[in-house]
Amino acid sequence: MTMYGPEVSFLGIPRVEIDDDEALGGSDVAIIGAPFDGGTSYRSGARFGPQAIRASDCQPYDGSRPHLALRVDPLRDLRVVDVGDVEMPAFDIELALGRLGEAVGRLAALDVIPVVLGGDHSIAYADITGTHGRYDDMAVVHFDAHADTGNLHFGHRFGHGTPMRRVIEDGTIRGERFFQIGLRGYWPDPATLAWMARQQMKSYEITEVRSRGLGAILDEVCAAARQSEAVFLSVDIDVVDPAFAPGTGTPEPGGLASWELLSAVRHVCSTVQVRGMEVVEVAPPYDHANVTALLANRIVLEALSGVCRLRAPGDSSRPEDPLLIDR
Ligand SMILES: [Mn+2]
Repeated sequence: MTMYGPEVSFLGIPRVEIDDDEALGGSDVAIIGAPFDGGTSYRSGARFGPQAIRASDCQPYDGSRPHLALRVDPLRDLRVVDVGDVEMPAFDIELALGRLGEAVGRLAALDVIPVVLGGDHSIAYADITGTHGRYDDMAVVHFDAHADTGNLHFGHRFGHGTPMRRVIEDGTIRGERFFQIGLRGYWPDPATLAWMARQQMKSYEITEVRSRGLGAILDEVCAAARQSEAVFLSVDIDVVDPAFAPGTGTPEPGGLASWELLSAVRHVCSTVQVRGMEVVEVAPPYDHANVTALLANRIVLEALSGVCRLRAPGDSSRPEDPLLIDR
């Protein structure tokens, strides 16, 4: 089911129930909705993200999207299904995160890549923990304007500003295998930055992305992340400049262009073993002309296209990834 109708599957791919082991066992990837915004600190509305991301597209809902640059069809070359939404009440964050973590863990245990459509970023706790259950050693590549490493959120352990601290504190992810790209603005405070440094987190501020170039940063991140058995990719849409992605809860000026994030996500997925991902913080009530939801939809397609390239390399009829030309 979808928590907020109408019932639409991601670009028309097959709809499968989360408890249908037989159907899931034959799948490579499952789209799963996390319609939850009880973890927001400011503007809510991300509960409507999954529905908007699924439905923001002008082409037929035929379960096929041939990628022009890469000559792959991520929805045909991979077996991709949509398992609908997890029921996540905004009034009980621990109940909601528990249900999501269980669903994500179920997919990961079946060797299905969970692609979680958020939802605010508090869901990262469930997504990372649930995916990690399948692997001994997992790295996280995290695109965001914010570090999301706060200790407490209005006095509570869970919220969209704290998940990255929780997964490190729990021992789920080692700090030196946590890579953040795009940080900017006026948060967090020095005490939190000092905590991050003690964990040996690697955080690339947007100023460093600008001065060194996105390609150089991605090379460094991928070289380190590939030492882990698996990688979780967390994409907070607010890493993108609000000019391109206004429909989000805590916008911060000065971010990536849409093109840069799309290329970066594709590059990460075609370079390291991404075994779970999330696209979060799309808040349709603040969107204009669906541009933010459409960008999130394309982030999923770029990611899956990258996975296709990684799984079927060496076809010389296919062009090089255009990002490489950008260096
Ligand atoms: Mn975030």
